[in-house]
Amino acid sequence: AKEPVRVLVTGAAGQIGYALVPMIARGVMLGADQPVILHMLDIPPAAEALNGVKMELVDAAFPLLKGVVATTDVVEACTGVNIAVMVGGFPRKEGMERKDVMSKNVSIYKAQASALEKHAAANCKVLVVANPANTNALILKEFAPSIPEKNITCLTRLDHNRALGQISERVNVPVSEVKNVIIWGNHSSTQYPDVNHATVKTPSGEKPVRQLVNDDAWLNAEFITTVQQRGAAIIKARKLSSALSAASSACDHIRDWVLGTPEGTWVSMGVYSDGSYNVPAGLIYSFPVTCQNGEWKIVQGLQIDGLSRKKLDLTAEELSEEKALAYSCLS
Ligand code: NAX
Repeated sequence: AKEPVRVLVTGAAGQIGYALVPMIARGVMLGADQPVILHMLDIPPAAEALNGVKMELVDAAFPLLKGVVATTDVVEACTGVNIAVMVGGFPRKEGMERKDVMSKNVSIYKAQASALEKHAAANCKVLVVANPANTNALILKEFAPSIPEKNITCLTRLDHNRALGQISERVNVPVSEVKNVIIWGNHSSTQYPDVNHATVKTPSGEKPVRQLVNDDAWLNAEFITTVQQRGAAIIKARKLSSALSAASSACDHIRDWVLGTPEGTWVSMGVYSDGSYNVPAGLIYSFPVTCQNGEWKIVQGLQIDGLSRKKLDLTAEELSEEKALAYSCLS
């Protein structure tokens, strides 16, 4: 039998946490043969709710679940974890300045970075979900210098999956037949959902999405804004932000990272830029990646057309501004 893997979920008493922890305990994230021990962190005002989630995990009697730590103590939460999914953060509230929200999250991610660096298992893999996800991940990287930068990522897989979903609906094929869309840049409304290399599996072989959709006007405008604005559309419909799709995508992100992407398929992950595609180095930016043996690699050599270039640069500019704002909160 395999040794249990310890998975930390911060913000575990929240909406996404509530959808995510049962998926992890059922083996959706790490596989149906992988036992897990869940570490759940939240803040004191949510301690009772967090304990309620722990009670439900016990009640669900998940065979793969070998233990649950539910705590408001960051050190206890981080100790020995192999995977850390950072969902906890400070949400933007009506009337708050961007800088104030950033400042709250910078201090949360700075503190949690230090706790992870000191107490997590060696080679712990980190996924930041909480917004501003790319910049929170960057702060975490800066304040956990002994965690390899390749181990620190942020979630853009939900945006990636949303793009697959839109193409699937438009072409009227199951979403499983669509692949290799790309989300470039920030997990925000400046992200660039790119279908220029995406394909659909058809009975007569793989076809480019552009050919099958056969409507460049839609692909270059409405498709892009629909994916960019999907979070807002969910809030409007549900009066709550995306939770089940965010949780499911977080599982996809970790599963593909740990167990590998299928041959010929890439996914989108927010990772530390090395300057690929002339994206400034030193940002956490979403790229197309393939994963093997627990490591991601940016897909190289894709053709970037003029329209795409502008969009890659625009979202990079926003991330550079966020980075500057985050640093201004430190001083
Ligand atoms: P909730 O407000 O329901 O849950 C957040 C939880 O975090 C709360 O229980 C809160 O007490 C806890 N928390 C706050 N500060 C904490 C700290 N310092 N340590 C530990 N826990 C802390 O929000 P939810 O809907 O679950 O969303 C969580 C985060 O995901 C938000 O920042 C949200 O913006 C972000 N999202 C990111 C997405 C992505 O694709 N990257 C998509 C979904 C989601 O909007």
